[in-house]
Amino acid sequence: MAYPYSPLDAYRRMAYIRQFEEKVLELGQEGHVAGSVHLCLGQEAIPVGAMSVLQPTDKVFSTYRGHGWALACGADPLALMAEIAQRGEGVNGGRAGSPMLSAPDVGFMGENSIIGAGLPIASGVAMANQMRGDKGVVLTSLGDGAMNQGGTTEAMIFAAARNLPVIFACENNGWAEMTPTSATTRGEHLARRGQGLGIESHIVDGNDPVAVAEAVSKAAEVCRSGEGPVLLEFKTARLSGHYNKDIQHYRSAEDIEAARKEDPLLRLRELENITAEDAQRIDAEVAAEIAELAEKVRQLPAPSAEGVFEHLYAPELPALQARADAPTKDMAYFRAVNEALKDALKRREEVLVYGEDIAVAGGVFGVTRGLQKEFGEQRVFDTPIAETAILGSAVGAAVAGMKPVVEIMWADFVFVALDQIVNQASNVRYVNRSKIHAPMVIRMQQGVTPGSCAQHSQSIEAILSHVPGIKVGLPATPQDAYAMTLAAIEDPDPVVLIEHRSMYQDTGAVSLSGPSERVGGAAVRREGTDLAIITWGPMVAAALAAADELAELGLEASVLDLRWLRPLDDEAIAEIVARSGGRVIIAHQAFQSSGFGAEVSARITEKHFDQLAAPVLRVATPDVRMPSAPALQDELLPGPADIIKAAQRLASHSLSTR
Ligand SMILES: Cc1ncc(C[n+]2csc(CCOP(=O)(O)OP(=O)(O)O)c2C)c(N)n1
Repeated sequence: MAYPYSPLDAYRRMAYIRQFEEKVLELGQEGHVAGSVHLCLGQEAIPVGAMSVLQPTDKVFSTYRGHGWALACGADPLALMAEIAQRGEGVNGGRAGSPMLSAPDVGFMGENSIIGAGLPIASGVAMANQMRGDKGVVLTSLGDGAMNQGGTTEAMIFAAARNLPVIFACENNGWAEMTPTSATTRGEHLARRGQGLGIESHIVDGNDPVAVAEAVSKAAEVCRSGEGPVLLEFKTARLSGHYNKDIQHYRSAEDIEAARKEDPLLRLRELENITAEDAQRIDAEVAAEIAELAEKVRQLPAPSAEGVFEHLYAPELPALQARADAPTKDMAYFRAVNEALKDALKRREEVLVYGEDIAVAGGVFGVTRGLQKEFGEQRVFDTPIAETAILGSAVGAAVAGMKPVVEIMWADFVFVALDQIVNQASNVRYVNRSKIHAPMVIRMQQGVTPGSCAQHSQSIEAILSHVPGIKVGLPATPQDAYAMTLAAIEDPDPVVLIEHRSMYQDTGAVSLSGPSERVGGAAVRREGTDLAIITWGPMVAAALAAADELAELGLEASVLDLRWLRPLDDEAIAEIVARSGGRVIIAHQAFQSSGFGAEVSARITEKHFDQLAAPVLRVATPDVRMPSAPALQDELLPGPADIIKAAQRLASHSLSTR
């Protein structure tokens, strides 16, 4: 392979990264950078070598030690340095800082401050490339420490299962933060792990840009021919501390000296016979450029706080029109979700449906039955049992223009992969100021059914609703199962839909009107002026049953089904509080402490303080583990009787008793 850069050009590019990083260190010492930064000193040959052979349309993800990758991709150095110094002129407007910066315009999809988390996302982008047949390759760097993350292995397994065009580029610098790799890892070569997963893998001299370029070029060819992924282990060395203020007290002088001998700039000078004169000239030219950059950055102001709330979600979208002459059919809740998925798969070719057992088997509850048969294996497919890879690939595929609708079989299982929702999907739009976004849908089902154990019964809506940047809904009727699923699919942001297993067989009329509403909006299920029951999910039915009994006792209750917890319909809550004379019960199946009821109660107290006739009451599952025995479950689960008791307590309360 002819190396595309001349030796002097390669030297200049590496020297540029070297001096950029040294200047960042200096800016930090001068107080221009808040927090810590992780420099890639000693690892410059890897991005320079790799980017000399990748195409401009290929994409790159890196670790938090990724300034060199951003520069090698062609990002504007001033905007990068300004971002590292958290300035408004920064490439991310000061939202990312050093460890999360990105420049998607030049194919640099971003660093990641969660080690290993970029791999599943990169696999998702590669999956989108593969589906479009555009021959694009995705490279994702990771450290040797990140090789031990579960998500790393999951991403490799997922990518291997689908032959994805992704290069996993492990930059093995011998250290994971303050611990040597040798202390935590058996075997000298991490690349060997790829073989166990059926992935082509190679060990590469990461301090020689020509060796790097050759390896990446071959790996890219493998990927473009449909035989990916490829794992490359680049042997390199860290010339500085883990972060800018690291005094490296844990590192021996011999190890530091050994790293110095591996310095890729010195190596390149020797390998390519670059004269001292040439090297000094280039160093001086680069130094002048970098000094100018730094001076500009020093003068830049901190970002304006105006706009700090912007780009959390897409701006409000136009209303959707229900399809005219749509048939209305009686159907079960699970079937309504199936109809919505079918509708979306038919209308939008970028919709993908995948998860564990969802394709051939049609899902453990039959929700996705028949979809693979109708829409083919490319768009509806089974995945490895790898929740992090499922969710992370969905983030990547969504960023790359697909509309993944993925299933987590049981809500309880999402905890093994929560990072991809809480740290990844939630941040894409905000950090990138809407240049890229992650319009994905995650379906799961939850709740207690007879015999379900403590690991198959939790109601987790409060945990997910806590996260700004995602949206969360819980359909409580077959009609909503259909309409909310379509609303989620039409939404430009990450949406989690939590179905309830106990309701899958509930039947009701469903208007098959296609996408007819946007995400958000509560529904009044019953009108009454004596008190309000605010609820969602399976407790809607319990609230309605309680309201019927209360009517016989002379108390008329209104029932508000929140439907969406994020965004929360504050207006509907305000109306129902006013109409009920300020007597409110909140009912949910989730555990009481820190349940979403606490949020609703606090909002009502804060916003409608003067209208409350009594304190807001909560009805929920007490804080205990959920046993499997139905008799024990019945003892714990809230139901109509608990709501009635709370209503009577409210009715007997009078403000004058305060
Ligand atoms: C999931 C996760 N666990 C722990 C950390 C804290 N942490 C930051 S960097 C780092 C070491 C990573 O080492 P390695 O992957 O070898 O990358 P290197 O620092 O050598 O580039 C750790 C443990 C983190 N950011 N994310």
